[in-house]
Amino acid sequence: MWNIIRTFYERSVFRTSERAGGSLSEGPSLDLSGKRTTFSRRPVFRILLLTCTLLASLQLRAEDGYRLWLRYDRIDDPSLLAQYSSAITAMIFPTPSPTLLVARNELLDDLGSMLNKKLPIRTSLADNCLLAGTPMTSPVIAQLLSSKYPGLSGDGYVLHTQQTEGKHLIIIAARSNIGVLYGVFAFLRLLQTHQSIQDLSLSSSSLIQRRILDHWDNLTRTVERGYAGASIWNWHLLPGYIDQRYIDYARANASIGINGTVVTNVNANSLVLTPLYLQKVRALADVFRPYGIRVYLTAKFSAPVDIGGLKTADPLDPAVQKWWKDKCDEIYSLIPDFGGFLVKANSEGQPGPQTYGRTHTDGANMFADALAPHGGIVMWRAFVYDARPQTGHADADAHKTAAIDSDTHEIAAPDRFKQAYAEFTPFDGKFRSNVLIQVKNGPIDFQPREPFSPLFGSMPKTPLMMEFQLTQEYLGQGTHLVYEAPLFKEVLDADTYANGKGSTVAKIIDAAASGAPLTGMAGVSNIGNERNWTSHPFGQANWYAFGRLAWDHTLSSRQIADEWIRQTFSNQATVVSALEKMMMASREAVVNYMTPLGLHHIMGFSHHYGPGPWLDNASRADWNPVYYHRADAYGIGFDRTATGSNALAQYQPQVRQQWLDSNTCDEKFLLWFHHISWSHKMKDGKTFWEELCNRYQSGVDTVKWMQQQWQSLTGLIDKERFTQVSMLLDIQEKEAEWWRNACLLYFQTFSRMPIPPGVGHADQTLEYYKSLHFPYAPGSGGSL
Ligand code: GCW
Repeated sequence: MWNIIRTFYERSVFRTSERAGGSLSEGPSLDLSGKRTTFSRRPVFRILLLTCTLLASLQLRAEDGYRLWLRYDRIDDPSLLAQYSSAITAMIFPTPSPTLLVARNELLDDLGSMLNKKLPIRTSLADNCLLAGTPMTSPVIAQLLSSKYPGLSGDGYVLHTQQTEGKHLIIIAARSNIGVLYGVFAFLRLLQTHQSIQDLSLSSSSLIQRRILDHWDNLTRTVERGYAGASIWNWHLLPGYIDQRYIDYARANASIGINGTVVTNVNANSLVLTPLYLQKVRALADVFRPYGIRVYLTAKFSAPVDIGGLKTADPLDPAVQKWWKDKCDEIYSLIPDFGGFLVKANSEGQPGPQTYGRTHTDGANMFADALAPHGGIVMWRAFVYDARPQTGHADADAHKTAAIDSDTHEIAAPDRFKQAYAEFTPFDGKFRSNVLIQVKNGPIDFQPREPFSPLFGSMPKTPLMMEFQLTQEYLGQGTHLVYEAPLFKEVLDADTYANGKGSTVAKIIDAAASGAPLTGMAGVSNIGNERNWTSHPFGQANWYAFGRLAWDHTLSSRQIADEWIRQTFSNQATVVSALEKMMMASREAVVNYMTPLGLHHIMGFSHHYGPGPWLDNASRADWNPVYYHRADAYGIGFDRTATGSNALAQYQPQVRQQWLDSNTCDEKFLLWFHHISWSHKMKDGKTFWEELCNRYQSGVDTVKWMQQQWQSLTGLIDKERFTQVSMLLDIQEKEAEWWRNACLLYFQTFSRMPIPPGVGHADQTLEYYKSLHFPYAPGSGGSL
């Protein structure tokens, strides 16, 4: 576009100058690059130039997705614009802190562009004035909070309208500076989503203390399981060069209440703890601080050996303990509000305490002791499945290495499902008070659908932190439109029965049920340096939804989708309704076309892209899809009842009861817990095989329907994102069919049953699907 404008411009200039028979240098003006120059005063030329400038400015405002949900375009409904405009005519916003300063500037800029006017800043009350601050900055706010919102806590905020001294005020108030920034973003959200601001009296406080993005970003700038380009952290140029992205990243996170970032991969590199890198981390922390975002790092357990010159990293060795204490002192001297460490230990090749014959408590508590004097915390991951035997575990079998008999293909293996529970529950109550155990939402690994991890509700004396995965490692990676909020909510709302009915996972992690002193929720980031941050424009919704749910897990998926759509795309009813329907259907669709009815972990090896249910030769049995689906001539599924691995025993009796009987088990979890026959009768009377085929087809059908929905919005969405999403939906449709075809052809070799009518037939052979290889599939920049 730009080139076309320039060519047109140059040609016109050339022709005009030819016709004029002379020089263009007749008067001053602005050229297209904004520099002062001279041009012909001929009207034709001037019109042309104006047109070009207009087109160029439109081009600059094209929706490339960079602005995320923080677009703040002018309110396009004239009557609403008039209402907002007359309700907000000035602002009182003292800024005695960097956070209040960024909050005021954000409000000023964004209201300026939404209302198309610059608001005057006042120091005394005026009618229709916006008053923002804390009890420290305003007696009116002090009075309001103590009289009407005495329970407002920590970083919570209040949006309130009232008459004071005969003047109508809109108040954004909080007890802390960061609360004011959150209040500012909440107020801006009201306007961006076209809500009324006439009679406000709302307050909101976070239900979870630590709301953290985990970046699996390597120092090389590759991103493990990243599908949106390279890491946004430009380590080479830090600390001298501060990319504008760092600031916009902080703004975006603060706007949804995220207050922490782990900037490095859990498959860790000790180098980040060297002085050279700590200076770089400090530069990031300085940028994030005003936005209330703390920086955390991943600590590699072997760092004392890797970079400290010690011979061991044994957590009980005094020299090792001292090394970590000194390291923490060094970090806090640079970053006084450093959050702490996230540690992946004794998992997938990472070293840990068990490497030295020690336990998870020995390891976690060593870090905890080094961090405690500075107020730091340890997030110790429970994602473990290749630990060595240790003393004191509940289920010794869970630790044996899984193996497949190469002749019979029989799986003689313990159940990986059971390992985290087996390794951690014996240590309940034995961790220091500044340790959070970070548990993935399900027992295996971020599958499209998993039952909740049995650890939730099983460690009443230990604070557990939720780990969700925003990056779509197992949900179509960079190309599938999958809105993950329904997945998050399904887990958060699941009842553990740990303290009787109603002990939901959400209540366990927000401490309402367990009374834990420390609470947290982490989301593995889906952010990269693609212009639009997440590559798929709808990936932004998962970042957004994670932040909103970490703040308030009682919000519904639909509510979050609604506000995200309005801010990111449009407030037009047709757009909102179509996109909301697509988003709400998308998670169930991916479950259906990839892993319906409780199938899990049947994707391609290592890169995890595409279907690979036939794979059986990985070095560990539990990296093989055949280990998980166990298809044979009789049927399919993993028996986790007492006749099988008995993983069900890790749940409370009421939960166990829900899933125990294959005839009453919720069908969405059927193959998680049962090995059932191909002709098993499903609730709708069909055989399991028919149902399986239909589910795969229904996943494909939903994607086709999503394509139609999207196409129905032609002309209502900006061209750039419209085209991007159209192309991505085409890929998604092809890949959904690929999953259906490959999986059904493969499973049919066991079921020997026909594909029922209405289910699409494969256009290739099973051998063809098996022959596909993707050596450069993205996202494998890590250890596996
Ligand atoms: O799901 C697996 C991923 C690994 C990841 C690991 C983990 C960072 O395939 O890439 O490693 O989980 O969560 O530690």
